[in-house]
Amino acid sequence: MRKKVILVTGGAGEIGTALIDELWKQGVRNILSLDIRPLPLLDFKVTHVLGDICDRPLLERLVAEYEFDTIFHLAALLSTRAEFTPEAAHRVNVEGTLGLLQLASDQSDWRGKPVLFIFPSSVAVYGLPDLATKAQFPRVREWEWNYPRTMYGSNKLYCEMLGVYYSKYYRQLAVERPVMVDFRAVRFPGLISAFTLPSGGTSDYGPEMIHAAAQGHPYACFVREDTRIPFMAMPDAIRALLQLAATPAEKLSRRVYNVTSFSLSAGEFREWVLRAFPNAQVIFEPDLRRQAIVDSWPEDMNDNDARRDWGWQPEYNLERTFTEYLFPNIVQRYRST
Ligand code: AKB
Repeated sequence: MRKKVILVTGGAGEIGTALIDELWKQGVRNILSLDIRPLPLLDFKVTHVLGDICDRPLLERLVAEYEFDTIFHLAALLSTRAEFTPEAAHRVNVEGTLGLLQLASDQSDWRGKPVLFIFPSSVAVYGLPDLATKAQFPRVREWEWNYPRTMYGSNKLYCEMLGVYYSKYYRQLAVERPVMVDFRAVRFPGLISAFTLPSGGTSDYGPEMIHAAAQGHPYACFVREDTRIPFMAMPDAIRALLQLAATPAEKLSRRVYNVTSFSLSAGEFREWVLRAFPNAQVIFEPDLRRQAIVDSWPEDMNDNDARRDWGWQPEYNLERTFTEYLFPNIVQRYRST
């Protein structure tokens, strides 16, 4: 008998560790984590497999041993990192996702019921051509401005489409239609965690600024002061994933939803950081190439559909994110290191 588990790819990453932490707190024990890095959550006894999502023989071995009820497919190379190795990013972000969708599809058919496939997409799927257009369309809907200018954004957008394909049209000409995957995606803004630092993203200037200040390190922000994009505190991101996963299928009018919390400029970010760390040294030294990527992302995302269909609402607005989540936890984190 195969063991029923929840598979978390990218389990050792920022979202992965926060998700596993929350699932564990909720009493979920049948978690199988997969990552090329070891799991940092040392207190937990989560089964962790060291491996690459593109390793098909490895996935086949896992399928022989486990039944995947739900897959949180979090493994990805982020936007800045992907620009340095675009083909490798495509391999991980697209081919890795394709392999997992196929695996989920086979398992759905074998079980006679859909595997739930939860996918974090990103604000990076949007691509506004210039700052005037960005100002003119500050709060984008899911179907607007889907013209990404990065490999990562293109990968995410295409994988959303693959997910929709695997949940609606897979093998559409076969005599016997297989049981389809239940694919659901959220498009996240920049995420900020009090406990981990992102790596390889282009929204990283936000979390980097506050973590540097908390450690008393100077920080040179790589975007202009007036650069505005949406952000969200990590606990809200985890809630969004779990809430979307728990929503009955009939309530969902789409398979891909925007979710967001607050938008602020890099200059406003600095002002918030200075409130808690008045001696913080933050200067602005824009890197024109990374700047161009962030300039193509919208100021805000319209998440009305998520709010209407599955009651999405962030618990941490701008003020609570800084005063109740980031500041106390970050101070504590660096005090104890
Ligand atoms: C990145 O900067 O690449 C990510 C994202 C916005 O998806 N944080």
